[in-house]
This record gives sequence, C-alpha cells and structure tokens, in this order.
Amino acid sequence: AGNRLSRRDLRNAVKHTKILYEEFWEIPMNHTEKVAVAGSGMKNRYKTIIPNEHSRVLLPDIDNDPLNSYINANYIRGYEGEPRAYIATQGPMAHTVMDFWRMIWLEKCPIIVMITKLNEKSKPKCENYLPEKWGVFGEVEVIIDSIVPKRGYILRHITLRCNGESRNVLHYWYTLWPDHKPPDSPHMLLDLIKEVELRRCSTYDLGPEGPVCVHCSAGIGRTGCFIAISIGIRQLREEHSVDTLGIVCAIRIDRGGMIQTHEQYDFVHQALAVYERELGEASVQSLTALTNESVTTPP
Ligand code: PTR
Ligand code: PTR
Repeated sequence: AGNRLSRRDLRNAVKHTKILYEEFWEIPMNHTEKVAVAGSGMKNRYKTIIPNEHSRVLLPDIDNDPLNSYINANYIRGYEGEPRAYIATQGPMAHTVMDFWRMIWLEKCPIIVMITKLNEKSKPKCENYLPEKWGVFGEVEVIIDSIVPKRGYILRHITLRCNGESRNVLHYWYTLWPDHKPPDSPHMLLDLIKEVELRRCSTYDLGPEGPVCVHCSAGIGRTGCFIAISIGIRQLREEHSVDTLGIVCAIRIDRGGMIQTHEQYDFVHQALAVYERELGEASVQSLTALTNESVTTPP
C-alpha cells in the first residue's frame, strides 16, 4: 500500500524517470532457471525464457508423451487476484502452432492479443499461425470469418471448431511495437487495451470464459506491459489510484521477467497517466452535465 500512486504522484513519476529506473531494476526478475520437462527445450523460442512452474499451462497428455503437454505459457493473475485472468505466452514456432491452438481451445480463450510482427530486423519473431481463411491444426479447425483493419491494429473474427463444438474468438494484431522498446505513443495501445477490456467483460456476461491470451515474441516484454496496463486501468477506475510496482511484482511471480526494460516500465506509467487524465475529463464532463441539468431543470 505504501507504493500506491495518486494522480499527482503518477504525473510526477513520469517526470522522474530516474526514480523509476532505479525502482525497476530492483524488482526481482523471478526467471526460472531450469526447464521443468525433459526435452521441452526445443519448444522454447528463447532458451532463457522459460515458464515458471507453478503457473504454467499444462495441456492434457497425448500418447503418454509429457512433451505434448508442454507449452511455454503461464496463467497470469488479474486485478482481483483471480489466478487465470490472462495467459502470457511466446510467439508460436512452426512446430508449436498445433499446441498453441490446442491451448486456445482447451482454455476457452475468448480473445487473443498478438503484439509482434512475424519478422523484425530480418529475424523471425513469431510463426504465422493464422490461416488465410481456413486451416486445421491437430483437432482444432480455425476459420477466419472476417479481417477488419482498425487504427493501429487488425481485428479478426475467428470461429474455432473441435469435436463438433464451435466457439468465437477475437484476434487483435498490434504491429506498431518493436521488441525491447516502448511504443512511440500510448494512445493507440491504450485504445486497444480498453477495447479488449470491454470485449472481455461483455463475453464474461454471457457465461464463464477463459483467460485472455496475450503473446509477443518471448512473451515477457510487450506482453508484460500490455497486461500491467490492463490491470492498472481497472485499478484506476475502481480505486482512483494505482500501484504499478505492486502490479509488476505480482505478474512477475507468475511469469519471470514480465516487462523487459526500464523504458517499458516508464511507458506503463505514461499510459496509465493518460488513462487517468481521460477518467478525470470524463468525470468533469458528467459533473458539468449534472450541473447544467440542475440549472435548466426547474425543481
Ligand atoms: N462466425 C461468427 C458469427 O458470425 O457469429 C463471426 C463473428 C464473431 C462475427 C464475432 C462477429 C463477432 O463479434 P461482433 O459482432 O461483436 O463484432
Ligand atoms: N534472449 C532474447 C533477448 O533478450 O533478445 C529474449 C527476448 C526476446 C526477450 C524478445 C524479450 C523479447 O521481447 P518480447 O517479450 O517483447 O517479445
């Protein structure tokens, strides 16, 4: 609670990047050192980025091979401490695309957020796991119903089919954010985060739904920022203050190294400051509307 930032603190924190720099590098990384499942190394895109054991997603075994149950993905706790609000995962590789779709199906993920290009600086960052129109990955059939370009991202409506059941999934592909860096401006990302939060609430209204799946290339830097900001805006909305340090510590317990650089940590504060200002303006507007009403409406 000692780390709670009020609106003014948040603004000041943005000005005092140096304080944030020191604070950031003191947060324990909580990286796992060993691969928990023998032979699973080939399923990790980066040999140093390995899912923490207690929160990793375990797929059901196929053919008695523990390798088939392994995926480099962790459940991440949400705003209310619910342990499975998000899944953070690496960008699928050619030989893990099937595992990825199996996870989306089994975990009943209503939304996938992709924050990476397929290649960056001519290095592969993520396998293209999306079929153009239709594809079958193991037992999961993936149908692309529509592709809608939006400001800063592309939205796909997807239908998944498996064993005679079918389900809708929304896929958001945000391409404007290179790894190891913060994006240029928080506005477009914030719009996407608000959209995802809104959609997630509306799908939750329809019944129990699974975690929102977020991935980039390693599944820690950009994914960490996205999830931290998502939790932060809930906190700002409901408590009018935000504990960014607390959020990062919490999500790093579930997946080591979430948020990769101090610039990204600084960016999380900037984005939350922008959101906070929006909230302030919205409440001033509704207050003005109220006051106008009381002036024009006779008692
Ligand atoms: N196959 C789906 C359907 O027609 O229901 C495609 C789809 C999925 C279309 C979601 C729209 C969807 O969501 P919304 O109308 O809220 O954008
Ligand atoms: N060893 C790689 C590196 O640090 O370059 C691992 C890595 C790659 C870590 C990308 C983070 C990365 O960013 P993101 O999690 O945003 O894809």
